Amino acid sequence: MLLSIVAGLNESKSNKEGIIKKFSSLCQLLAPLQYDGVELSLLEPEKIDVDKIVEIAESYELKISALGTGSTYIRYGYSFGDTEKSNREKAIERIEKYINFARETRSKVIIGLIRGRFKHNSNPNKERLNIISSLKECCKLAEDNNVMLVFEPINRFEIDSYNTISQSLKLIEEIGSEYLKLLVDSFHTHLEEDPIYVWENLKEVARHVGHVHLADTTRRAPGSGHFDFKTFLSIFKNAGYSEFVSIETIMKPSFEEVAKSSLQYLRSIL
Ligand code: LER
Ligand code: MN
Repeated sequence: MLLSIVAGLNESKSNKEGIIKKFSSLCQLLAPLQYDGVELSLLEPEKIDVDKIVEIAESYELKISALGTGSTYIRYGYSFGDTEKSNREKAIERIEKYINFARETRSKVIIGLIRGRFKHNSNPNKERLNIISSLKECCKLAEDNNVMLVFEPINRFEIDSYNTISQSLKLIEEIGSEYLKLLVDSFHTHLEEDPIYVWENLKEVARHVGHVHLADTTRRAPGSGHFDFKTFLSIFKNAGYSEFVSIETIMKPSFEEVAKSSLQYLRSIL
């Protein structure tokens, strides 16, 4: 199991040099802490000098675990489920940019908030069908570029579709692409899964998982709340999971503190 942490590069507000500087200082912080990689939450991956990013990451022996795409919906409002075809096309075009970046950095592309929220005046079934057809198109792009997509169940307070692991797995099976796997986030797991069956269910789905997010019940660093990370992580360990687990929390009191305290806690329980 490899460990990474989510960070942004402020690429939409920065110039090329600023982005690279930010990435270098991230690596400088994470490499001595023995992280294996960094997950990048991006808005405009095409603005980033990807060759330089690869060169810097390699020099620190760090990997880029995955790319977060949710800001495409939050900042631009483009989504897979939108009732407007042009809006859905824009969301897919944006995913293509992430896939290009992921191909060069050998990372995965996360499909989470980009599926969008249902509009008050639309038909949820129609939006769900739109999500499925947009996702199928993205899977084709992923296959052509040999990039893995990871689909994230997200809690009902943030999104209207695919809140649970079983709903998401059903979709993944229906699409049937080798390039589409499941992302399990401990925070959403805590909010959405039935506590009586959650561990048994996770054991059954572990082989479909391509990426994991870690946040405690407080959505702060692992160890700050009451999520049972010991049981959660042992399921993946026993299933032979060798991909990344990635810390995705509210970065308080600071990114550095979260990076350090999460690592200390995870080491103590693993
Ligand atoms: C994204 O990975 C996620 O977990 C969502 O809740 C958006 O923050
Ligand atoms: Mn997540």
